[in-house]
Amino acid sequence: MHLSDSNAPIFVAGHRGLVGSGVVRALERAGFSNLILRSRRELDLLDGAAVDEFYAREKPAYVVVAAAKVGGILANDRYPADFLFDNLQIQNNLIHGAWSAGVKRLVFLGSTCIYPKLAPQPLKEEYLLTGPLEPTNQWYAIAKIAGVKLCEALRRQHGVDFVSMMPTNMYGPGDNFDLQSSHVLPALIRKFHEAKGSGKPVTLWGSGTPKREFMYVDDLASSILHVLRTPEEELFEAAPDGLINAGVGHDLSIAELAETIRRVVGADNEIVYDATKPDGTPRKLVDVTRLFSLGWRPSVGLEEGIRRTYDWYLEQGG
Ligand code: GFB
Repeated sequence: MHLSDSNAPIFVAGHRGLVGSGVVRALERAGFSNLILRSRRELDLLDGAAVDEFYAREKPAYVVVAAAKVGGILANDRYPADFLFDNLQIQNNLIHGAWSAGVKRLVFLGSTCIYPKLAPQPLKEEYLLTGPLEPTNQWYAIAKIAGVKLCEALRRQHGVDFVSMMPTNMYGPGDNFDLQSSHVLPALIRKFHEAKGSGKPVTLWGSGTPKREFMYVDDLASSILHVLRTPEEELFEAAPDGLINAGVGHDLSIAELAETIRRVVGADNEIVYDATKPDGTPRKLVDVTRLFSLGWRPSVGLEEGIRRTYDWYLEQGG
């Protein structure tokens, strides 16, 4: 059942992460005041018994699963067991627990890396499981595919209203700027900021030719809220399999992204490439027909979003 009551208890799992904190901001702005939030110390999402107990006590009516072990291309490649096991465990506990607790609607957040590495572009939801995955992040992708399928299976077997959204590459205030584990956009903000005025070149990983689509966190959050509020008939007419891509509808190369970030940061360093680092998927642009058909549109352009993210980074002490 869709979200309409502003007093409905809503559990945002992973509320301290990039996406979860954006979802909390969006819900609060829209007047939803009964939010249930738990830090990792208060509730260990890897512990199934603790999650069941939490659901039984708090009885959330709506759940957003924004909790996950995430990271950039190198972290995914280096810690395959963590990315596979932790994510399976967290999402199994949260999704199955939500079904047991009678949750009215759950939105599970997947990732566009669930689609085959060489799928046609833009990526339509029905391309899922039609070809081999990108090897660097297959572990994360397999866990996320299992989550999507668990929502689908619970819907089939028990008639619950659980759906999955596939966000494209996310960024924004609250992002991870650690150069080893971060995604490309925050990494490049940091690299250009630190190199600014030094005359030294900035090194990018890979070849700069892969293309990615970037979505500002508050846009993703507003799309999640939009899906939560969409009546069931309308939602499942647009997405019969319960899968909805979230993106902005256009992409650019990593080299173009680097030039944009260099301009916003106000740096003029030369860009060089480290070919020993992986490129990953050549292109990842999602088809947003389903989401747009529900009446949602993004509102923050890439340059504006990068500027806001850079301002936030500077506020944290750069
Ligand atoms: O954002 P990113 O780490 O992940 O890398 P993916 C995107 C592209 O940017 C790759 C290049 O081609 C990188 O080689 N790149 C260039 C850099 N310089 C850098 C840098 O300094 N740092 C980083 N991190 N990349 C992730 C998946 O894939 O996307 C996750 O591993 C998830 O599972 C996430 O799906 C959304 O876009 O390649």
